[in-house]
Amino acid sequence: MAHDPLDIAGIEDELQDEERLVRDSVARFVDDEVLPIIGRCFAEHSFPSELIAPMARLGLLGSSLEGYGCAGLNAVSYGLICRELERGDSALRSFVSVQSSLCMFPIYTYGSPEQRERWLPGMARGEIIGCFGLTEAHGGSDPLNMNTTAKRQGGDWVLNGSKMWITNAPLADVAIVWALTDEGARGFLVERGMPGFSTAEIERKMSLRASATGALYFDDVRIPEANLLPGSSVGLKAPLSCLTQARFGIAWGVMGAAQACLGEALHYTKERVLFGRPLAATQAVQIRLAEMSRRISLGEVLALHMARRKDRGTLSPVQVSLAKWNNCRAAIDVARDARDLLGGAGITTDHAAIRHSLNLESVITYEGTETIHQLSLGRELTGLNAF
Ligand code: TGC
Ligand code: FAD
Repeated sequence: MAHDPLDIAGIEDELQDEERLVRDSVARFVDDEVLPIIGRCFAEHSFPSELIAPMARLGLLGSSLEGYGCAGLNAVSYGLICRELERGDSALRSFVSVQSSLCMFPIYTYGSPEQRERWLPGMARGEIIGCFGLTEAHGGSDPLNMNTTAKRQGGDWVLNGSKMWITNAPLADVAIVWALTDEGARGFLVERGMPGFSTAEIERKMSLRASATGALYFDDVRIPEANLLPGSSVGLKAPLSCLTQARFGIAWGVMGAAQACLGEALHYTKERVLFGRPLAATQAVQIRLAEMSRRISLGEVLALHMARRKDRGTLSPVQVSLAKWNNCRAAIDVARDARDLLGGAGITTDHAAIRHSLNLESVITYEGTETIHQLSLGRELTGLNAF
């Protein structure tokens, strides 16, 4: 039986019909609307905001949530959405991760009924864009060490400080901001236009160039009590629960980037003739291609396993750390090797490998660096906190 070269593990056979339908519709969108423009967006360092409305029409924003115009899909479908988008570019998966897992999820989970009604339908339609501000410039791995403060003043809160490296910051209509109150960290909805709130774009990135990344600044921003997320307990529990959703999506997403790179390397090495035979007919190249396939197959099996556990309600944060770490490492190794197999041709955006490889430098860093996830696993194994 001949296998799909990008799916030697046979993940396709394990999917349900509705999951395949979701996958097919996102795959068509990526083929028709993303791949023709994304190399240029990366080269020009610009986010393709014209793709927000089509992604919303496909139901990709807040796709796991029930009601409020959201699609209510299962975890495998969310994973497949992430995988297909990231086959296009990590920037699009990032946009959807942030909107869905880091903004709509906390409003849905920790917001008041009024906050849900006010924000979620517009966010699902892509008319309201969100961002998630946890990281500060002095140390993202240790987010509780934050300088952004929220102090009670009369019936309001007054916010001061700044956040750095925030996906969607330059586009966002609303920011979910985690700030230190006298009791500990809490989440606030900060709206564009509130006096004292401003954003700036980070330029000269060499990675995720098709994503809008920025900083958030708060200078005595007055926030009404109605904009506090009432259900978020004090501390890191609530933001970490959002990160668990997003990290799960990343574990799937990066497999799409890796598949794109393997597909490109297979095509290129079969066509390229050196020393009188296709490159792909040499043992050294076949071993490298097989290595890529092994990494992708194991990553895909792990992602599917985690998704089925998530749908059964048995997925734990440390399992998500394992998958985020493993799959980002697998994907970046595949992308770098694919880039090398393309030789000089591999260094321009005419091919996808360098773009994916550079993007994955961000993906392996954000949502917890590789070391942070290794240490989470280390803590689980030993019971000793070594952060
Ligand atoms: P830790 O002990 O791990 O947890 C503190 C408390 O929270 C609980 N908890 C959860 N509860 C519910 N759901 C979850 N998923 C939870 N995960 C953890 C946990 O049980 C504990 O509860 P309790 O009752 O025992 O207190 O917290 P810690 O302070 O030891 O954490 C350390 C560490 C290093 C793991 C954490 O700080 C961390 O993960 N650091 C990395 C920071 C990070 O990932 N930042 C990401 C910023 S957002 C981003 O990068 C977006 S990129 C988006 C894109 O473009 O795609
Ligand atoms: P640091 O925490 O300073 O880490 C530096 C190095 O030290 C890393 O190698 C790390 O692994 C290592 N290290 C840290 N602690 C230890 C330890 N105890 N032992 C050994 N080594 C250690 N954040 C948001 O809040 N929202 C967003 O939307 C968002 N989007 C992002 C988009 C991009 C493109 C990027 C690059 C980042 C984004 N981030 C966002 C921030 C991201 O989460 C942080 O970059 C990440 O958590 C790491 O923090 P840091 O960059 O400050 O590195």
